[in-house]
Amino acid sequence: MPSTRPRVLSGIQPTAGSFHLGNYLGAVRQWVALQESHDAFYMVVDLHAITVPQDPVELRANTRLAAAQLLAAGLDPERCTLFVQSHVPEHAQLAWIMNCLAGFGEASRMTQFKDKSAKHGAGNATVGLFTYPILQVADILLYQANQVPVGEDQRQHIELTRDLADRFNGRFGETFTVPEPYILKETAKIYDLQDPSIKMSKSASTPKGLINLLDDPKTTAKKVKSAVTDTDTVIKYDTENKPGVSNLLSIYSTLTGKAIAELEAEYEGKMYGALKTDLAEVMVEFVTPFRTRTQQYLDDPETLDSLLAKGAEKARAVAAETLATAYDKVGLLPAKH
Ligand code: ATP
Ligand code: LTN
Repeated sequence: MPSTRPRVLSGIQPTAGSFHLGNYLGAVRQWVALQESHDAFYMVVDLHAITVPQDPVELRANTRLAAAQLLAAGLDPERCTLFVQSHVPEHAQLAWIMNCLAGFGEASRMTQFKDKSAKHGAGNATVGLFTYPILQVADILLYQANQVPVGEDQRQHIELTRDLADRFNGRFGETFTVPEPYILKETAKIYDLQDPSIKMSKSASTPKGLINLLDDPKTTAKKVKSAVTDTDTVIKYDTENKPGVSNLLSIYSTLTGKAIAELEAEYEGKMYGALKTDLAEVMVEFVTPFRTRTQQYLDDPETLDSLLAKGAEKARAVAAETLATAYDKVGLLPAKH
């Protein structure tokens, strides 16, 4: 029976072995919550990963590893549809239609493309990296998603999705749902623990500021304890003047469910060291079972693969229907069966 719940869709790249705390707090945590109230589709976006060079053996391993981590974080294949993007060929097919609708200028304005292409050396970026946001547009529109749970860095891509959905609907008639971003203010951007002016990212310049969920818990504790704060001593949420402390408070608050004001009161008159020691403990308690569960899924690749196959089958049923409508609206001649 088709679900009457609103639909959400999101994706994560299998580009690094471990998810980091920003991925979890900014996105995956919301995915887990939304599977209870929404018709949820979540995928490992391997086609997006190859927009920058990937080792084939590592890519395959990292795709399974990403799926295992999503399950370890709490995604339940009975409650959501979990799949691998390349298992559903309609993504690449709708992306072509969207490529033919998007303007070169508008694609050129995508800040993530500008950042990533600069990182790889301006002349070395692939056409795939340039058109990466358009593939993301196709990902979202194929499922007629109402909301897209992501971190702040993805807002511009959701805006592009809205623009292209409107453009297609205007030109060819009502076809696509225009989606909304689902970005929680408190965790929209988790910052690097060594440089709280930049977002936590797997491509951070130093690994010390990056909390990988699959790190050895001792390493995690050490990174929290050496987080950069400021020369003041007051534990207060003030992103302008105390970005480091504010970041730690956001992380602490989200992981424990305690309000920031409650934490400020609890730590009044205490030193930064006390906050860091306690947060390190909270973090270790979180990552230790996460690592164990991830390993359990990896130890049984057959079950993992068959679970992903079932997810792809469910996803394809929805994606194929949307693609057929889009092909028809555009005027492509249907093949005779
Ligand atoms: P990179 O490390 O290169 O920035 P990434 O960590 O963003 O890549 P993705 O697979 O592109 O990896 O992102 C998965 C999700 O995690 C996205 O929804 C993204 O917005 C979110 N995310 C990533 N970093 C952060 C962060 N520091 N704070 C909040 N959300 C984040
Ligand atoms: N571009 C996103 C990953 C992504 C995605 C999507 C997110 C690919 N397709 C569809 C939401 C919906 C990123 O870099 N985090």
